[in-house]
Amino acid sequence: MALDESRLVQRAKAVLEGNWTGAFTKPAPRLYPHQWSWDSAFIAVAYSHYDQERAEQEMRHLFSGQWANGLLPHIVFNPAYTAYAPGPEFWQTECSPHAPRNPQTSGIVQPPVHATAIWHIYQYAKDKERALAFLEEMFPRLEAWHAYLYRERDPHGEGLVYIRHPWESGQDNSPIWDSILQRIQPRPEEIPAYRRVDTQIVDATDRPGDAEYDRYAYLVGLFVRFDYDEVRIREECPFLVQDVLFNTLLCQANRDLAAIARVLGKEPTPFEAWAERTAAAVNAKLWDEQHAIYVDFDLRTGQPIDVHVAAGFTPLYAGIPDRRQAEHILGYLNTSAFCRLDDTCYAVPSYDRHAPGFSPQRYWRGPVWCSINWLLYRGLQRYGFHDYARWVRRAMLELAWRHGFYEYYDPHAGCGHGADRFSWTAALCLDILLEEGTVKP
Ligand code: 9WN
Repeated sequence: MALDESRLVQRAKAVLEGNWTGAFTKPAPRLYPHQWSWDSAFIAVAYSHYDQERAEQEMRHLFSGQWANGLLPHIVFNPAYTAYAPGPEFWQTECSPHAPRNPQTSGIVQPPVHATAIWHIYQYAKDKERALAFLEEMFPRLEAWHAYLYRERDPHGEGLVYIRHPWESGQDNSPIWDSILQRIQPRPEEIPAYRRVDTQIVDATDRPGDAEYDRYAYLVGLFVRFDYDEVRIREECPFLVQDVLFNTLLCQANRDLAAIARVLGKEPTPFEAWAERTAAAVNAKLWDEQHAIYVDFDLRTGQPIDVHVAAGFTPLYAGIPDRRQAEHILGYLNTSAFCRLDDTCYAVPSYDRHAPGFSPQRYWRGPVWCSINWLLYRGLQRYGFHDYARWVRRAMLELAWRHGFYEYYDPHAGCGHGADRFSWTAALCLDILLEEGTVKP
């Protein structure tokens, strides 16, 4: 059956409704029963088109878990779901003087898309007075969140913040991390005990392997041992990376925070300055001129990580490349390594299809993710690459229409993998379906 945008809107809304808990929206019904940080921002973007109050609630609940030092945790735990693992007892955030006791949270972050989501809520709000009050309420929290990142994660003032765990990237088992994780060889007693529930819910071949999980757990054990003290973590943590996607999203979030400040009659200059400094640093340090892609930087070895993932094209989204760079990027994106427009690929895969270790079904090592495709869609639009942008839009919607709202998709077969009824897939489809106002929510 041909794609029917109105029906797809209704199906996507039903997914979000089904995952709504009364306080926040779960990323997926069973695999992810708590609130995840960047998922919620994407979800709020969708709500902003048809339910202003729900969009506000989503963000307010996430920020109820913000730490006193500004850290916005990647998970805010829901006490109703005790079966999920790894849970609060694994994170032991009570050893940090900054962490709230209630709600319980994890002790790491995720990409900072929150100012962007909150600006979106204001832009689409029907009740502007209420939206202004919401901006006033959220502004100091967003400011503290960004200040935390620049203060604690960019100690040399480079304009690039670091991540200290693969989960902080949002791209958990991306091949970007392979060389670092191979260097980490913890002794068995250094790996905190953990339980996996993910592989009981979805196919284990879709998920990261146990060797990777051991290292994820080892890193969390290290944070707990250091009471989440960032100075000690920075000195000792073997995983310290300046990540393209994270810094790109921070750059755009600063631009959006500046817009929020302007609406509130506050000073936008500090946020504009952060955005410009980060954009310049991404271009100076993470740009690979030879291959026309941005790559991550390993602060432990002092070397770029020469791995080509689709996230390496996302600086388009924040307007970071100049025109010449952007055209080269499009040239590389439009090859068989990623996705030629006349190709048999269903949408842009997460990893170079010719690279060793590419897998069409394993999580962040090849499958199509809607988040990355949405960012590319926005970036391509920004530079006026309309043919490719239209194609990405259509590809995302066709995947959801034919196969359902999966966490990720096989780029060759199109079928869905990971969690079904995945919120951000539904949310980002809703955003592109509803943005022009031609389809009714
Ligand atoms: C760990 C919730 C999250 C997303 C991440 C995605 C995955 C968690 C996991 O699911 O990560 O945080 O259990 O693998 O990689 O981007 O936010 O949807």
